Amino acid sequence: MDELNILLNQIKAHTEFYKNSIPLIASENLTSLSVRRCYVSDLGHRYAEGKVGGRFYQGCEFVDEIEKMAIKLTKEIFEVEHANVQPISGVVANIAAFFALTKPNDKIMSISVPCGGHISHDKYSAAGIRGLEVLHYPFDNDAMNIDVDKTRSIALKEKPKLFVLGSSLILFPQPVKEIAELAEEIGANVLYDASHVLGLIAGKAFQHPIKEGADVVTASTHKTFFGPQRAIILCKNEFAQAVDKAVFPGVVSNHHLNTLAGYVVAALEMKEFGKEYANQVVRNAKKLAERMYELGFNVVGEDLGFTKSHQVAADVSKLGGGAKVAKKLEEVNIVLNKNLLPWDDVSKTSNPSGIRIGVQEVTKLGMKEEEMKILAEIMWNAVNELKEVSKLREEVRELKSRFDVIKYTFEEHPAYLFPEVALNANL
Ligand code: DSN
Repeated sequence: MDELNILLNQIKAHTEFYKNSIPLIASENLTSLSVRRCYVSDLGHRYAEGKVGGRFYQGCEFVDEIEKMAIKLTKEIFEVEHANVQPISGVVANIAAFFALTKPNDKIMSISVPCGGHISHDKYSAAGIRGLEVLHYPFDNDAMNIDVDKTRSIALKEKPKLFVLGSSLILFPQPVKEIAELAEEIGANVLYDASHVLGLIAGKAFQHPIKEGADVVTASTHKTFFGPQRAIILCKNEFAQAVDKAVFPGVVSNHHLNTLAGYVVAALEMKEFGKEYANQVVRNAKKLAERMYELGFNVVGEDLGFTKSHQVAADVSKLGGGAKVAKKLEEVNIVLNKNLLPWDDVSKTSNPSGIRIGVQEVTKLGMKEEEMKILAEIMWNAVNELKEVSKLREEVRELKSRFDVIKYTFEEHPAYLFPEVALNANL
């Protein structure tokens, strides 16, 4: 069938493009074949509404065992009292958390989008759906972090019911302890969206929000964590009932049992390899930032050592802006995104000052500090047009060809197998 062939060719072309590219989008990662095999199992055809042992459908005997494993592993890895593994995405998890922790018309405080906050923390998305009034934290641009003193003055006056922490642009740990103390003083709760840093937390390379005082953590499972695209919610026991009810029947009916099984594999991989991986990710991000800075990029966070996460941010306004720079890099097969920075107006989305870089995916492919230096040089040459596009694309292809095997999994394997090859692969 023509349409089917067109579709298959698009998937093949997409896979080929990524095979020859350097992927640096900070919210993405590659899954292992063991994770991917779960996607195509019969589990993807089924429903299991309800909780383990209390389903609304027959035929859930084995699903119950899978979900029990997911819950047990999650509680073990994150050392938390309660885990809900049913949200099918980070935004869904955030909607559930807002329903569990707030009432319509409540005030909340969250980080604005230019300062790194996720859209779902704002009026445009989940917080708006719950009818919440959103106040933004005052932000210290030099520290790339929340200004706690100014936040305190606002919070004592406005009395928000919820403090939302965690960001999409997150270079440094956030003041969870200070905000949790403030929340306690005014009878509010703290929600931390750990989507970006979940794998770093699992690998003990980043702040643990609940240990520092947050009440509830939401997180997608596919950025620095090894999982398929879904999410989890972690919390103290006192919030368990409200969270579970908000997830089901609140915002989830089918909780996508195939990716739930994939999540179990990812959690096992994280338990085994998470520490080594997370520490390498942070070392790679730091090295990339340092070399970019030496070459002349205006890398954000210079005085603080540039980064303590998987991300690097650069202000490229003098190089034409984030949109122009991201496009130039795409021409040489380096994939990243333009990004608002705290000093940008929110309306500047079409060409913001910044670019955001994430090294979690190239680290999963085995790149280390040496490769980060090469990468910074290719980026500098591309952005400043110091070499021909075809030459730079060849340099990217050469670098990538040495790193197309998935690491930090039980059996390493080629990363870019087209599905039909992948499914038949004898590992
Ligand atoms: N917007 C995504 C990101 O790239 O950070 C997360 O949902």
